Amino acid sequence: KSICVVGLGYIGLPTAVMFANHGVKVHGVDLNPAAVKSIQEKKLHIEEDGLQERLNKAVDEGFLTASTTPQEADVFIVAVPSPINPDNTANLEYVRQATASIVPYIKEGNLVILESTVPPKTVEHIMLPELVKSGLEIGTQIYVAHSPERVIPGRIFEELVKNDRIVGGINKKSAELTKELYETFVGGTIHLTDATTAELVKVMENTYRDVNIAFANELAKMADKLDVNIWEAIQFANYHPRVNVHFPGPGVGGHCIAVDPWFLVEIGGGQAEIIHLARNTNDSMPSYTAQKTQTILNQNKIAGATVGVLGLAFKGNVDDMRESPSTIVIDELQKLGLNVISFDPHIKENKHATQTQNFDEVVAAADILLCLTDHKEFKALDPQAFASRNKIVFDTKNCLDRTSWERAGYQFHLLGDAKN
Ligand code: SAJ
Repeated sequence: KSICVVGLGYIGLPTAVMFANHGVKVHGVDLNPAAVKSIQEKKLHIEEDGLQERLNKAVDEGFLTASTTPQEADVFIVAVPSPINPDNTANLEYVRQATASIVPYIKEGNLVILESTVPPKTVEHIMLPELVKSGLEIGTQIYVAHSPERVIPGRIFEELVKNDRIVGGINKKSAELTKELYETFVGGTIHLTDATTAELVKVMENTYRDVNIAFANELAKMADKLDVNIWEAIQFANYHPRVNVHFPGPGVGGHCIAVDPWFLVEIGGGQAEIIHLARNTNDSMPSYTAQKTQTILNQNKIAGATVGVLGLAFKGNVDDMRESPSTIVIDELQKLGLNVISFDPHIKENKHATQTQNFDEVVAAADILLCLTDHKEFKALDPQAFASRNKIVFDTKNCLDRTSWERAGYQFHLLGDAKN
C-alpha cells in the first residue's frame, strides 16, 4: 500500500511518520515549501515527543518523501487546518482545496480519508462535490471516509496507538477499508459508523471539554465570593464516581477546543445556547486574568508595574502558541497600561514582542510574576534560587508549588482561590 498525506502539520506529519515506520510508502504534501524542506532535511518545524527519532527513521529508510504536490497512491489522507473565520463561521477552504488538489491523481479503487476536524456534513457537502470531478463513481470506484484524529499534543505517538478511533464511511466498504488501514498501528478499538456521525462525534468531544472548562471557570469566578479554593473543591467533587469537573485557567487555547464548538453554534443557531455561552465564558478569562493582576498590584500599591508572564504556549509542555490565551492576556494587560515581559522555555525563537529567552531578565524586570502555562519547568522552579522585586506571584494554572514559594517569602495568589 502507498499513502499520500496532504497537510504536514501537527497531525499530518506524525500520522505520515507512523505509517512510514510501519513499512508503508508515504508521500507527504504541504503547500508550505519551508515545511517540506525541513522534513526532507529531517529538521522539525514542530515540537513533539518522539517525532524527531521517528522522522529520521522514516526518511533514512526511504519510506517517507515530501513535496509541495500530491502524487498517485492507493490512499489519500487529508489533514489540513479547519479554522474559523473572524465571524466564528467555519473556514473549509483548506479542506476543499486539499481535496481538489488530489483529484488529478485519483484512480479507481482509491480510498480518500479526511482526518481534519470539521462541521458535520463537510464530507458530504464539501469533499464529495470535488471528488466527483475525478469522473469516478463515489462509493464503488472510489471510497471516502472520515477518521478524525483524537490525539493530544505532547502525547501524540502514545495516543495514536492507544486511543480508540471512530471511522465514518460514506458507505460500509469505505469504513471497512479505512479500518483495515489504521489497523497498521492502532491498538485501540476502531468503531465503524457513517461519515456524518463521525464528524459530529469528534466535534462533540471537544465541545464537551470546552463546556466543562467553562463550568470550572464560572466556579472559579465564584470562589472569591464564597471564600473557597476552587481547585480543592473540584478535586473533592471529582472523588464522586460520576463527576469529572475540568479546571479553570486564563482561557482556552489551541486550534481545537476553542474552535470546534463554533461549528455547532453555526449549525445549531439559537439552539446551541449552552455551547455558545461556554465559548463566551472561556473567552472572558484572559481579561478576567488581566483585571485580577491589576487588582493584586493595586492592593500592593504598585503603579506603572511590569508584569513578568511565565508561559506563552496554549498549554503545558508544548511549543504551540496558536490561539494561546497568553497573547490575549498580554494584550489586556497592555490595555490596562501595564508593561509586560514574557518567557517560555518551549518557544525557542522570540515569537512575541514581549518575549525574552532569559528567565533572569524576567525576574529582574517584574513587579509581579504571572504564570499562564503549566510547563514542567515552571512546576520545578525553586523560588529560593532567585528573588523578584516585591516577591508577588499569581498562578492561574495551579501549577506552582505554593508551599515552596511562600517559604521563599512570596505573596502567593491563585486564580479561583479566595483564601489567598
Ligand atoms: N484547559 C483548561 N482546563 C482544563 C483542561 C484544558 O483550561 O481542565 C485548557 C488548556 O490550558 C488549553 C485548552 O484548554 O488552553 C485546550 O487544551 P486540551 O489539553 O484540553 O486540548 P488540546 O487542544 O490540546 O487537544 C484536544 C483533545 N480533545 C479532547 O481531549 C476531547 C485531543 O484529544 C484532540 O485530538 C484535540 O483537541 C484535537 O485536535 O481536536
